[in-house]
Amino acid sequence: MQVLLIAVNQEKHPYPVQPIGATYIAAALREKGHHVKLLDLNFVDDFRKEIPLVLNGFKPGLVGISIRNIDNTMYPNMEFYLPRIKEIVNCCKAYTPARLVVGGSGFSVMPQEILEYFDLDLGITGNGEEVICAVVSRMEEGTDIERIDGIVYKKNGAYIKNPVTYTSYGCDGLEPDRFLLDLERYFEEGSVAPIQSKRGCEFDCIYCTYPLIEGKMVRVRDPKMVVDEIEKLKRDYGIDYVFFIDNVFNYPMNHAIAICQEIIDRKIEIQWTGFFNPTFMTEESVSLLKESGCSGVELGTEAACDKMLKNLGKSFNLNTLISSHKLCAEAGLKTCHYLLLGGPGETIETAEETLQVMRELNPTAVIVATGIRIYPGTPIEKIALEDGYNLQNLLIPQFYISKELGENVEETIQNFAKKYPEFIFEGVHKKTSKEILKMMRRMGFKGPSWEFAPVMNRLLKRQGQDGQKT
Ligand code: B12
Ligand code: SF4
Repeated sequence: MQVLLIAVNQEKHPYPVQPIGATYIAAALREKGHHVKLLDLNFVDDFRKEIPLVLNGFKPGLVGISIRNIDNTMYPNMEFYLPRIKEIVNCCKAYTPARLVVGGSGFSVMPQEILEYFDLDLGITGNGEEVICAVVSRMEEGTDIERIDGIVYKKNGAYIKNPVTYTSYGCDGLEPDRFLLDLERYFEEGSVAPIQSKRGCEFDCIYCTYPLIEGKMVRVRDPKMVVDEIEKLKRDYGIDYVFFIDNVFNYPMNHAIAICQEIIDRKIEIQWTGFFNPTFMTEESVSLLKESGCSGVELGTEAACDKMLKNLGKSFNLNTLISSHKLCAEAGLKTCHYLLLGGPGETIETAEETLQVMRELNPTAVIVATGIRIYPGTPIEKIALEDGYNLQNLLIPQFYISKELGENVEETIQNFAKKYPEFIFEGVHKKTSKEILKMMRRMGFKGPSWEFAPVMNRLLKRQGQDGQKT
């Protein structure tokens, strides 16, 4: 079948992100002999012109819409992408008789609501490789798709969500069809190559959608295949910096260690980063990270005070956090802590405690978000309901913010931002300076922009702009 995939994301902050999910779907379909075209809207100025052109030229039997983000999850400078995506969907409806199917991580957080918003009747939640192939093959046979696990469909006016069960990574040997992307443009604009070594997350952070998107059971990929992919990225595209997009790179630790060891044994010169949980860091593991090319760690810290770590459902306490940070810093790894202020029980005092601890630790970067985006099916949804929030329509971003932070939360955040000017307050400061990011890349800076935030800030200040951007 001819399948057109449209990756609708156009967000450029903190850099344009390659739609790896859509390229995985493309690879899975291509492997089954289907003819796939990917329309990546990231660098398309006018989709109203482009979509009809592509639809008329390609004449697909199925159009897959890949939705990575539905909003930017930032408070107070919230951006809601769905109205623009609805226009894209309507444009497809107007120019093709083909069936439309929606998927992607952004879609999976609220599938029924999004289908209803678009007035569509078919979606695929979670990892979609096997499911989309099953859907296409049933469509070709002309048989019923209703029993396929992982789909959401409309029947007699109501949406039905079939269960999703994962038992393995699902596509160990499959590599995303990156050649469908304008990689040159991505890297020119500051992008970092994504790679995945596992799916799923077993932790229970009260706000998190990741277990809903990828499942709770962790399914790892064979470390040798992961490193084969890294080798190919180097050989075929000259990529020498990768981002492990796994929810948590260092869990299970033995899997992370096996990947590092494989990189070291094969003497691959690559730099990389990923998301880390402070819980599992030891001197030996940190030294392996460093030796295998890890340049910096992004820690999902959220708070640096025991009360808030517990309230947010984090798996570590303050002592563990501090000792892990020190291990990384002493090993020469750059460190970035993500903070999430405003959770249940947060007060000015607990927020101050967190920010003070961070100041004392003095990491490479601290990125602070305030307010927790409430998603259906997460524990924070229940807490918000108990606290009297009116959660009628969660498609429109709503944020949980502890009342104990005071009535004028925006002012409180602004005050924190002034008091801690060395930190990046998301949702308060302006976005990435595209020009500066490009310039930094030309100067040879690799990896996520937080790694060189101090240099970037100096350049921005010289330009007379407000600093502290990622
Ligand atoms: C890694 C990551 C990042 C990294 C990306 C690094 C990189 N170089 O790629 C960084 C830190 C930069 C980042 C930034 C942001 N992120 Co982010 N990110 C993720 C994360 C953890 C993984 C995404 C990923 O690549 N997954 C791996 C691929 C293989 O999976 P996938 O894309 O989901 O694709 C699978 C399925 O979805 C499906 N599928 C995908 N497309 C299609 C299409 C069809 C037709 C079908 C049938 C199926 C299908 O099949 C695919 C293969 O199995 C997700 C959370 C998560 N666990 O999904 C959040 C997530 C996508 N991010 C999110 C957000 C909000 C953001 C930011 C806006 C945050 C911010 N304010 O800066 C930015 C936006 C960046 C941008 N320019 O777009 C949200 C989106 C939800 C929402 N509210 O909209 C998520 C879901 C996290 C969350 N809060 O729940 N992010
Ligand atoms: S915040 Fe990280 S560790 Fe916690 S549940 Fe989400 S992905 Fe897992």
